Parts: sequence; structure tokens; C-alpha cells
Amino acid sequence: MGAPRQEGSEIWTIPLGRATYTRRPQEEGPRVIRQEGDRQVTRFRLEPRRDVLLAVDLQNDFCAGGALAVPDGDAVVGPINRLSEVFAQVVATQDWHPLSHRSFASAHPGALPFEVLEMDYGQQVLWPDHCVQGTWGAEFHADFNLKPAQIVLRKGFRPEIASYSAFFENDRRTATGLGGYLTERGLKRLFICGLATDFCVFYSAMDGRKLGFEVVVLEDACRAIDLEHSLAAAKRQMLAAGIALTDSRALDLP
Ligand code: VGL
Ligand code: ZN
Repeated sequence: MGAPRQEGSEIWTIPLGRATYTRRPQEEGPRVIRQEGDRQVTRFRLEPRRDVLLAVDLQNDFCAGGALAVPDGDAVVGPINRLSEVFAQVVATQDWHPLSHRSFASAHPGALPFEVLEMDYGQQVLWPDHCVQGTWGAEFHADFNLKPAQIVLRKGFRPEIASYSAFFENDRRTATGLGGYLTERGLKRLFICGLATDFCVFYSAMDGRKLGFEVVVLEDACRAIDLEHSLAAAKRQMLAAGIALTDSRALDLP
């Protein structure tokens, strides 16, 4: 391994055989850009002290048999269990709504699930009742290994506001506290997985980026609801925001 060059500049590069090791001090953890056949693949070398796995909403209602089942949602449980054994820091979120939550179609007479309604804070998709506090649907999937999780962050518990993002509720102002938690712990880079890619994973990734974290979405460990092409729109916006979309095979473990 060569010595760092251009120390003090924003990016320094270390030649590593055929790979190039690129790093932005402060901001970005190590990425290795490697030529694999005719493709350039960015690999991520995990740094236990600064990396955190964020497992989003692995709850019964988003899995098979649940009230808002995400197609193939159960398929992420195995990959996420394996990931959470590798990360030194794991955070799990839990969608946690009171009965008659304003994001439920049932709270709006005449409205149907998946309609869009104008709320005080902007447009809101109306959902079937889901993840109601204390119900089976709000519990984590039975096979999800919660043991490695160091904090379970509940969101969406205010009756008037939905919360897709793990950082801010849908009014985009009310903080959940996760930003402060991660910052106080010195964590800098988020690897996000879970349900659903185009809602809670997407909003969490975008807010994480806005707060200055480096964000990597592990697509093989996510599944989407995909309403009106929302998955394609979410991916486009995440890429434009500088979020890496990759999969867990791109992780180089310590
Ligand atoms: C979610 C819709 C409503 C999600 C949560 O976890 O993506 N989607 N509540
Ligand atoms: Zn919800």
C-alpha cells in the first residue's frame, strides 16, 4: 500500500494495485473503485467506528400478511440479519401510529387508501391502517434479529403527522432526535436498508444526506411499494443528492 498523497487536500488517493482508494477526510469513508470486467464498481470498506446500519421498519404490516404488505418485503429480513452481525452500530426504526392516525384513509370519511390528500404540511398519501401501536402489525418481523440494534427509534406517533423519515416527520420540521444521536456518537456514514425503498428508506436517506451524513442504500436489502413510479422517482432523487445506491455485495468487511 502506498503512502497517502496530497494530504490536506479534499481528496487523497492511494494506489492499491488495480484499485484506487479515494477518501474525503471528515466527510466520506473509504470507497474503493475497482474495475470488475468492463464495469467500475464502487466498494465500501467498513469502518466500525464511523459506520452505522439503519434498518427501516421491518415490521409485520409491511411484510406478507400485513396491512400494507410491501411486495416481497420478507425477503430483506435474511440479508439484514446478516448485515447487522457485521456492523458495530445498528439502529432500527419502527413505524408506530396511534389509532385514527391522520395518514390513515380510515380517518377521512369517504377517502380510500392510496388517495393523496392535502394536509397542513402538504400532500400526504392515505394508507390502510398499519403499524398501530401495540398491535401485531407494529411488531418487528418474527425472524428479524433485533439483538444487535442499539436503539429502536419509533416514529409517526403524533396523531396529526406521518413520519416516513427516521430524521424528520412529514412536516419536514419536527425532528425525531436520530440526527443528534448519531452525531453525538460520532457516526458519519449510514448504510440504509429495509422497507419501503420509495418511502421510509428514501426519506431517511435524503434527510441523512441533508444533515451531512454520507449515505449508502443497500438495494438488495430493501423492497419498494412503487406507487405511480415512485421507486424510479426515488432512485433518481437519491442519485442526484449524492446517495450511493449499491448492494451488500459491495461491502468490504473489516
Ligand atoms: C411507510 C407508508 C406509511 C414505510 C410507513 O415504512 O415506508 N410507508 N408508513
Ligand atoms: Zn406509517
